[in-house]
Amino acid sequence: MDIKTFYQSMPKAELHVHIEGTLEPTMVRDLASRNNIPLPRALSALELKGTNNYAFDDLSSFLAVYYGAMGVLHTSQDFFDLAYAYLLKCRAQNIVHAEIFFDPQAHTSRGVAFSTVITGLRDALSKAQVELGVSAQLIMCFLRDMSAESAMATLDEALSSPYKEWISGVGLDSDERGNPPSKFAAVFTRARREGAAAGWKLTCHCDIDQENSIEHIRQAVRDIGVDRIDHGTNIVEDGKLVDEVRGKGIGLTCCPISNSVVTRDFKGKEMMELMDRGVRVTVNSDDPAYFRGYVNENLALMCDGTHVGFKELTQLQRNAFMISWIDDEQRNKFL
Ligand code: ES4
Ligand code: ZN
Repeated sequence: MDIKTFYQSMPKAELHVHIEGTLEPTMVRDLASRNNIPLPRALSALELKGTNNYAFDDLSSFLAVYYGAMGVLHTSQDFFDLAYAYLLKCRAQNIVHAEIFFDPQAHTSRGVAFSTVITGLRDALSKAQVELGVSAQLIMCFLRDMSAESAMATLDEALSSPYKEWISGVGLDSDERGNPPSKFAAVFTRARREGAAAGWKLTCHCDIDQENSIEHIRQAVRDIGVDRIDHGTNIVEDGKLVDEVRGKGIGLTCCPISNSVVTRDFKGKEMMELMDRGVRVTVNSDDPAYFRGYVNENLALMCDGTHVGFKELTQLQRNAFMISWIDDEQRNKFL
């Protein structure tokens, strides 16, 4: 079997995908029209150029386009359609389990209710389990460039019934610069304590090549007590931190194509070195509609740009099921 057929047909888990980052330009057009609203600027500019890809060239221009385009999402049906389209893509790529980030504050801040967002997403996940055989969970992210008070208010809402049971954990995303994990220590402490009964876990984005990457990872591991780190490959610079992360079984959810857009380096070498040192590294898509690649395309980049072969592809997927937040009974079925 050639390696492409191997990774395409392999049952996979995706642990780092932002549902808003799966919003394809075609869906932006459809939803703008359905909701009778003007096409967001990010898209009308593209219309002129006759291209179907979003235009940005670094993290801050990406975030501006990303928050602009999601302005077409208004109703529960919109969130349902967004999530179900991604879950269909999962089935097409043999992703049998997905843990999906959503950003409630990106919607509540423009007048869309928390309940509208989560109900639509939840309904799509339930339908996908039955109709597609794809299992999926929701991870609620706080926007780190908003205040800790706003995150706490979002947490309040998420802890109310029945939403608490629909969420499997919390994370931290958006612009990391000047927004260390410690800013949200109290929010995460409360999420850990009050989400425990519902089995909540914690994760945190520690983006590639930040000003204080190592310090942020240290805070995530020691002060927040994360179960996973999203990205996090800069630990390779600090042997003690590598030992600590490996010892605690903290996995990394890495996103090669996203890395290559944001830093011009997909960090394949660092990922392989960490894997060789026993860290549970995984390959994910981050924002596939923006970075033009779902999981299989990210695995293609790993195969082209590193010495990843059949054995390493198998290890990467084993890692994903090992660090996923499913219960052990389900884990044993996948492994
Ligand atoms: C993100 Cl690539 C990236 N970085 C930070 N926050 C994000 N949210 C969605 N994609
Ligand atoms: Zn991400």
